[in-house]
Amino acid sequence: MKAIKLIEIKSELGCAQLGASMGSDAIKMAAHKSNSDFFAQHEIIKLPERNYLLAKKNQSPGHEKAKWLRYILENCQTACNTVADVLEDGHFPVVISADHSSAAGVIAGVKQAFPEQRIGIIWIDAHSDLHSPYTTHSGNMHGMPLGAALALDTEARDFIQQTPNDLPEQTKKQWQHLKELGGIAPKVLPKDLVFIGVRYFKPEHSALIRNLNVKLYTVEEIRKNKIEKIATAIYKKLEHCEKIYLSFDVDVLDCDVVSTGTGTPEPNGLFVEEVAELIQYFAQNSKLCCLEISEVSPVLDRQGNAMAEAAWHILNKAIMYRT
Ligand SMILES: [Mn+2]
Repeated sequence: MKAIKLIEIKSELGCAQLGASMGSDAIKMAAHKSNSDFFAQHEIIKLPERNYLLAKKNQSPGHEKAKWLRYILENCQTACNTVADVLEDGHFPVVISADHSSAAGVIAGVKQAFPEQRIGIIWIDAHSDLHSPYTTHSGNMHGMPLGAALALDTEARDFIQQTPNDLPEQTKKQWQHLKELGGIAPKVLPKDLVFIGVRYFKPEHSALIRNLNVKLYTVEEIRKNKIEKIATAIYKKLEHCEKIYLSFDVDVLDCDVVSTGTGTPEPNGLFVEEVAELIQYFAQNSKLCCLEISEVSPVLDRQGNAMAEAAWHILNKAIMYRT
């Protein structure tokens, strides 16, 4: 079994709301409360962040459809190199990130370490995160990491016959740069991406998932079937992939039942044990090469530290079952 290396990414420039930078500390508190010394056992690589920019008066986030992109590009380049280094050293990276824009860098790192191998992604999230600056409404980069990994541009608007956002050359080039991190684009094929629990849909999201033919397991399907059956089907679907990266955005959890402690909470989601059991199956497969947990925001939690405790419970189970 490969030794774990923790990578902590506290940048929250890609979020709509502040607070996610405290997520990793909240998860450490949850681990401590459960009497685990996990965070003392494993080396933590802490990546730099520039969250002070959010507090600076008169600081522009750059173009409104790609907020803070020049800094997020920098964060993702660092994440890419760090993840690649950890993988090349033969370790297993567990990434605890604040906002999910980090995943564009993490996926680039996996691809950089294994350029000749086919990468599969299991994306457990309420949102599909397939936007680009050409198609976003909010301009928040945490909705775009898979858009970058799949090298998407205007597709989400094209499929619904709508005009994409008009971008200046500089923003176009920065987006191109993000897509090409690690020197390879696209990094992942749509057929090698599996969504679990995605349930926030605007017309362009449904059109994109349908047209790109991305497999989606809904909350209802997960609940109706045995978790083992779903996990087996996902591995069958990804059997041609040599490496698998799993990303877990805690907003896949039901905000009414589990916790509100995340920037974009959504109702009608999965329960803690459902996600724990799913990830436990994935952890048992030796193709899993990197795990990321993202978007815990304890300041938004109306039940104490419930979201971080849920995230820790799920992470701890994954670690226990890892082979
Ligand atoms: Mn999400």
